[in-house]
Amino acid sequence: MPSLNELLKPINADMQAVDQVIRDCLDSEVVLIRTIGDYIIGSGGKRIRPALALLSSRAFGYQGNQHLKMAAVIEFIHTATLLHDDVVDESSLRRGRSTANEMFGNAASVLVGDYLYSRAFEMMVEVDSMAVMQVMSQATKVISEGEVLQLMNVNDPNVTQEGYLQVVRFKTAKLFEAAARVGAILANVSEPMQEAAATYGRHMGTAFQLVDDLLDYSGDTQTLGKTLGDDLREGKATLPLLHVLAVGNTQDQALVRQAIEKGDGDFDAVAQAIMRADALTYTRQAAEAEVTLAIEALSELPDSETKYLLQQLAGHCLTRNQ
Ligand code: GRG
Repeated sequence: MPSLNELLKPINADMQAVDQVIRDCLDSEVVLIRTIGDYIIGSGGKRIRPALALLSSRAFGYQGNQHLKMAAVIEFIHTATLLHDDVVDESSLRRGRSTANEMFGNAASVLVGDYLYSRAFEMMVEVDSMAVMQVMSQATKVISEGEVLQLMNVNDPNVTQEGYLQVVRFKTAKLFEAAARVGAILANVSEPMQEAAATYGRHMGTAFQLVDDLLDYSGDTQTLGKTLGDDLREGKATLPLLHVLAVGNTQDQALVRQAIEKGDGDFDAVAQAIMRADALTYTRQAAEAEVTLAIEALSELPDSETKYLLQQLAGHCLTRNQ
């Protein structure tokens, strides 16, 4: 399986151009905004969402250059959510470095997140498409709803798998969906084609988060660039734990129930319960099913090299380790 960088080689020139737009647009006269903006943007995110917007527009034959700005907008919104999320989750490590909240404090992180979010919408006005504005404003609303739903689910072992999946679709998959849909809108394709792109993005984004949730128990801190066990510490009922609650032995169910209710569960003990219930396999299979649906949605698209890349990108979500 090729690495993400290898996979994205055919759009390397566009990715570089997006990087330039991102840097040019971090142009506030307020020094702290530039400092934190440079810190987080320069810390090496995977840029998978902007890649998705670029690939989607290319798959539909878009010839202009607004896709570069929209890819930057999408990365700004993603970065704003990370800045806010790390404050909410009290995370201290991201992309292999101290989080912005750890370095500069919670207030500065939240406020620079607000800046990036607002700057994204300012840039979007220049794109001058009401359809794009509609998609992105709805997406950011839904992402926020997802985060609030997740907050309401914390420390609740009675969350259903459907409730968990709703959070996943809202907080993570929605931005993937929007990125793919925006590419199609820029290319001015038919409504059914836009829908096919959005469906692809939604399923791919869902797979991405399911894998994120299993990596929180099985990844490697060094590779992942963030601390393992954050979800357990926070008492988040993610799919690996929900599966133990569904099929685990009585003792393991009690252990996991208590870990969710009280937070700060014993990582090793819970990881063993997860192994006994084969809950990582279960989570991976759920992610695989989402990737299959993502690839199925692509059948609507005309055959091309880019369509093949989109198929591979969906598959990459399953094999990623960072
Ligand atoms: C500012 C619109 C707005 C909303 C705030 C806090 C919040 C509401 C939303 C947080 C949503 C969130 C962070 C979901 C998790 C998504 C996720 C798996 C992020 C990690 O993405 P990667 O791995 O990160 O693509 P890199 O570092 O590669 O960019």
